[in-house]
Parts: sequence; C-alpha cells; structure tokens
Amino acid sequence: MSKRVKKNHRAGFVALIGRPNVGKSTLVNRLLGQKVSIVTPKPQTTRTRIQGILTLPEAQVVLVDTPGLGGGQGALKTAMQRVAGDAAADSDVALVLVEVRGDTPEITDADHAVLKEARKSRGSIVAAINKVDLIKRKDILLPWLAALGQELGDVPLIPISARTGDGLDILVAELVKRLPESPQLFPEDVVTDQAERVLAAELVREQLLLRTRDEVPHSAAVVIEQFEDERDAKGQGLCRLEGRIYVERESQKAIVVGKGGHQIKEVSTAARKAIEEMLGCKVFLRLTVHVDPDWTGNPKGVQRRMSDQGL
Ligand SMILES: Nc1nc2c(ncn2[C@@H]2O[C@H](COP(=O)(O)OP(=O)(O)OP(=O)(O)O)[C@@H](O)[C@H]2O)c(=O)[nH]1
Ligand SMILES: [Mg+2]
Repeated sequence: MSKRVKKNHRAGFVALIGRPNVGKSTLVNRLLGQKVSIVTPKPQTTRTRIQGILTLPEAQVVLVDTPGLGGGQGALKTAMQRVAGDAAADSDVALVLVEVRGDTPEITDADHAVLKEARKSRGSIVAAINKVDLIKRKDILLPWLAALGQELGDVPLIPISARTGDGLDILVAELVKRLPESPQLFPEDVVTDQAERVLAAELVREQLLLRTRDEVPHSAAVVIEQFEDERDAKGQGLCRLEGRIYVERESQKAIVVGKGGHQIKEVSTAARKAIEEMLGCKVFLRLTVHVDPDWTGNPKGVQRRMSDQGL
C-alpha cells in the first residue's frame, strides 16, 4: 500500500450510534454490499464493535457498527454500552441513526441519550432517519424531520432506507466530506476486521435469535471451537466447524435443543447454509448446547463468553 497521500483522499472512522433495532447493522451491510454484521428484528442483536471498510476511489470510510444504546441486561449491558460509547469517542464522524416510529414524531429521553453519546466524537455528527420505505404517506416525514432538526441544530439530517438503498449516496457524500485528509488506512481488499470463525459464530447466533424468544436470545452466546478448512488445492472438500452454544439455564437449554433435537437441527441447517455462502465452501457444522449459569449477570461471565469477540 502506498503511503503517499493521493490529493484530497480522505479516510477515517464513522461510528454508527443509535437505539437498538434502528437498522445500524443493516446499513453497514448494505453500504458494503456484504454481510459483516448479523441482523434480526429483535433489539440487542449486535453485541460488539464490528468494523466494515468501504473503499471508494476518493475515500476510505471505516464504518463501525455498535450495540444499540439502552439495550441488554446486567454486566453484558454495561459492556455493550461501553463499546458504543468508546466507538463514538474514537470516531471522526458519529453517525446518529434514528428510525421513523409511527405517524407522530416524538423525541424521547432515549433519543437524548443517543445524542449525548454521539457528542463524545472527536469529530462531527451526521444524522440519518432510517426506514423511510415504511412511510406510506409522504407528509408524515416532514414533521419527523422538523422535530429531529430542532433537536440536532446544524447537524445534517438525511432520510434513508437501509433496506432499499434510498438516500445512501447523499449520506456517504456527507460522511466523506467530514473525514480527515489521509491515505487509506487498510488495504483495499479488506472489508472487515471480523475473523471468519467469529462471523460463523454470529451466523449461528442469528439463527438462534430468529427462532427463539423471551429471554433466550439475550442469554445465548456462541463460539466456534474448531474450524478446519479441509479443501485441497482445487477447492474440493469440506470446511469442518464445531460450535458451542451457551445459555444461562437448563430450561433455556431445553428450548434451544427442542423436542427430539428438532430446534437445534433447524438452527444448525440454516446456519450451515449461511456459513457456506460466506465461506464459499461446503460446510459440516456440529453444534452442542451448554449451560453457563447467569453468565450475562457478572463481568467474569461476560469475559468468559464474549472475550473471543473482543468484549
Ligand atoms: N423496512 C425497513 N426495515 C429495516 C430497515 N433497516 C433495517 N430494517 C429492519 O430493522 C430490524 C433491525 O435491523 P438491525 O440492522 O438488526 O438493527 P440494529 O440497529 O443493528 O439493531 P441492534 O444491533 O439490536 O442495535 C431488522 O428487522 C431489519 O431488517 C429499513 O430501511 N427499512
Ligand atoms: Mg446491530
């Protein structure tokens, strides 16, 4: 990689900050055209800092996905909030993401808390209102823009849809403008800092989240302990993965395993397909379920289950 600064080339860190479920991970994946962060309709899906690197001719935008602010439980919650706050403080731009919630705009304390974190950025703030594809009547957007605009002051506010891609060109241009002049920070073929092993564990957790409810999604942690790429030079052969799913109680284990192992089989089949797509390799996946009592409730438990993913 050349260290010479191309004229006007910009590069830096953009931290996505927002409440749970507003679409931060969806936006990162959409901008990259590749899945680096799991997405579910449940809040508190993302638990750690996940970096996605968007390399453009004129700029390199390092998108930092973070856990939603205000979500989680116990020591896991504390760790997740710290990750988001640190990412904001360490950013050249804090991108505040808000979602359209109903017909009447309402700015809550939770929104104020998000803005407070974003203001820790050493750089500037850009805001985007996501999920505009859900708005059936265009006149609903205007009061939302007015209410948020009043809250944000002279921060630019861009309506977007991470799902359809609406408004994303404008958003990226606003982000790039605010990055410092700098050569590329990463080689251009690097898209994420997430190891394949960690991404595979996340794809398993995504399927668990999609298939369970109540407290099970928040109590589940996944680790891939064995990852053997047995492909030969011609690319023939298997990738063999062995993973462990941890929950907090025997009753949760029974739910994850399901009657006659039905649930864990479904999770495993769906996760295997997703991992095959990511690796471009035929996958053998073996999952087992274990109980680690109350791991989310204490810092040692969080370290035990999440240190693999940098939490
Ligand atoms: N209709 C619509 N749905 C969206 C859009 N962006 C995200 N979603 C959906 O919103 C839900 C949450 O998306 P995520 O990307 O997981 O949200 P997040 O902010 O990363 O959530 P946490 O990781 O829990 O903080 C998912 O069901 C997405 O499919 C959008 O632009 N339009
Ligand atoms: Mg997320």
